Amino acid sequence: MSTPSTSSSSGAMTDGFHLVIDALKLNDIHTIYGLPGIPITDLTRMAQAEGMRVISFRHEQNAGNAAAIAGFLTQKPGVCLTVSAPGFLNGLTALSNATTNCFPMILISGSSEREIVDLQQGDYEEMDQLAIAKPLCKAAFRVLHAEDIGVGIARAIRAAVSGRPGGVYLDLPAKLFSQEMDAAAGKASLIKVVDPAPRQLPAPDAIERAVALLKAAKKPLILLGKGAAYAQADADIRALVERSGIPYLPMSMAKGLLPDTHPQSAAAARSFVLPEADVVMLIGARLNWLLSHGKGKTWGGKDAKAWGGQKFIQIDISPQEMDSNVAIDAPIVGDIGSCVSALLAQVGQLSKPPAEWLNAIEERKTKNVSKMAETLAKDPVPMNFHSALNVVRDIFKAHPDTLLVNEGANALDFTRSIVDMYKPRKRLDVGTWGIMGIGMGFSVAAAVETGLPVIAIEGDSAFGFSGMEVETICRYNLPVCVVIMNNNGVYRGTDVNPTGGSDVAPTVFVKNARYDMLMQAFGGVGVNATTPAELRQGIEEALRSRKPTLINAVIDETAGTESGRITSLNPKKAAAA
Ligand code: FYN
Ligand code: ADP
Ligand code: MG
Repeated sequence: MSTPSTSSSSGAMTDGFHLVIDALKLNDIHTIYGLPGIPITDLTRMAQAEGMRVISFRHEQNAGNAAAIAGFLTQKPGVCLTVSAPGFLNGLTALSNATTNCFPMILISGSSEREIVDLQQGDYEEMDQLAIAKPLCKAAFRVLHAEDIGVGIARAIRAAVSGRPGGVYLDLPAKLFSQEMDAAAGKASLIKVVDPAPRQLPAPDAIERAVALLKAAKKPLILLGKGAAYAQADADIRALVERSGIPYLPMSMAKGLLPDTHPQSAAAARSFVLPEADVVMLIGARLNWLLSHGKGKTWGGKDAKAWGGQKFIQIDISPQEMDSNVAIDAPIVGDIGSCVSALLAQVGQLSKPPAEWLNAIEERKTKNVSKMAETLAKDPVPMNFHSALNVVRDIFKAHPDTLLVNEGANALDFTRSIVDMYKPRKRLDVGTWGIMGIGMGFSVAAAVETGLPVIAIEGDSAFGFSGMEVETICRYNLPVCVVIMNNNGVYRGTDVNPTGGSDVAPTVFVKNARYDMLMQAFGGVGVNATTPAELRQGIEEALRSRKPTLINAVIDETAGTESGRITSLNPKKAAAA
């Protein structure tokens, strides 16, 4: 129990501030990502005084993204703390994104006086935050009395991590923090949450149904999603893949669950295996837009074939996920750890997939890999995405424990297919929404939570959404190396204003900007890299020194396509354009 704020003749007293801190610590939450201001400044000070790590950001959205990815990495809710109305709204994008991605986080925002807010009398930063948060997150709570803080935090933790993880909003009005109560009663009111994310065992008949489908399969495929990465059932997932002999495809953030160089990885034959497979087993992956909803044309350019009509097995903790896009023939509802271990117990019944299937995949893989090798071997001047990312690929091979944060359009798509990951939960990216702005928030939390070095591969546009956090990275002296793929604009830097007017085109930035100087402004290391050798040296030095580093990688401004691999999502241009 932390130092009581005051004492009275009847004994020691505590207050709302300390009860919030004590409740978090009691539940093993020791880090707050946030931004101080009215009414939570003292809370951040007291939390630090009580031994919590308080990481202050420059914008709440980045603090929120940090909390969200901390949740993904640790299976404990990441906490983001903000001020009222605007601070709350800034954090809300991250809360909503966390919910969409199934990352557990708690957004705690201070709020203004209930009496004034509810009568809409115009309080300082007046806003009915609870009502606004509700539709955008998994659960939302407000605490009005100090003696309910324990329950409020316990409910928030349970809601965030149990079942399908997600974002929770906790509204703490200013008046709550200074409410006093007897310290012993306060301590007794706190709850240490027992078994916050209970295992959910799959039904035996659900396992049987899935095994029967796998037995009959001629062209089985396993699809690993970021739910599988989150579950931390790495050894069993690997054993299931290896003992069944079934080829697998990792979704973006599932890369590295098994090393990308694994012989059973079908990543390099993606647009071939999806339509060709006859039984697809999804493990913690949803049939959303990223998988073309389990039907229709798969991603892979104009030659892509349609998929659909295959049998699906889906392992997911959320029963409602089943049949969301296409019929799921064998739903397995439960936590991934329990479901995979139940399947593993039956894996002896399966025979290895037919050689024709494995050979066909191998053939396609070999073709794509050698095409890729050819492209990577080129050394154009100026650099393009491939020649720059070839360096990053080598770096991750040599330093597989490093975390990779990745956002952009081309910077995202090329990195995903070029840079192999070797270990689970090392690749953190734009996720389900394809959101821009996660870069620096994710990087800060990845470094804080793991203590390991982080390399952020950023499009020059994507970086802009959270770029001011380079100050945060320097302030906490974090081992983060930001690499900006600088091609002078969104998608590329070559668009022109068709009117000939003096404004540049909407997608174009200042030419030849020196992003490296931003890092130098705060005492970090800045490098301007115009060749792969300079880029390699810059990253290697950053990993060696663990100093905050920003490398401005000068990329050909003609390199890059509109929206990278997802060009087709842009509405068609009018014929006249
Ligand atoms: C993959 N590939 C490889 C390798 N890995 N070739 C050789 N070697 C290796 N190691 C091939 C793979 O087979 C594909 O070719 C191609 O590279 C691309 O692979 P990827 O990236 O896995 O697959 P694809 O088709 O792009 O995946 C679809 C997707 C993905 C929608 C899941 O694009 C995605 O996650 N996109 C997110 C986009 C996003 O959020 N953008 C932010 C907004 S940008 P083929 O098999 O020949 O097709 C706003 O504008
Ligand atoms: P991807 O984008 O990689 O395909 P998604 O975020 O779409 O991944 O899917 C993740 C899925 O994993 C969600 O449907 C979620 O309910 C599920 N999930 C997350 N954690 C677990 C878990 N521990 N056990 C079972 N399912 C989980
Ligand atoms: Mg760009």
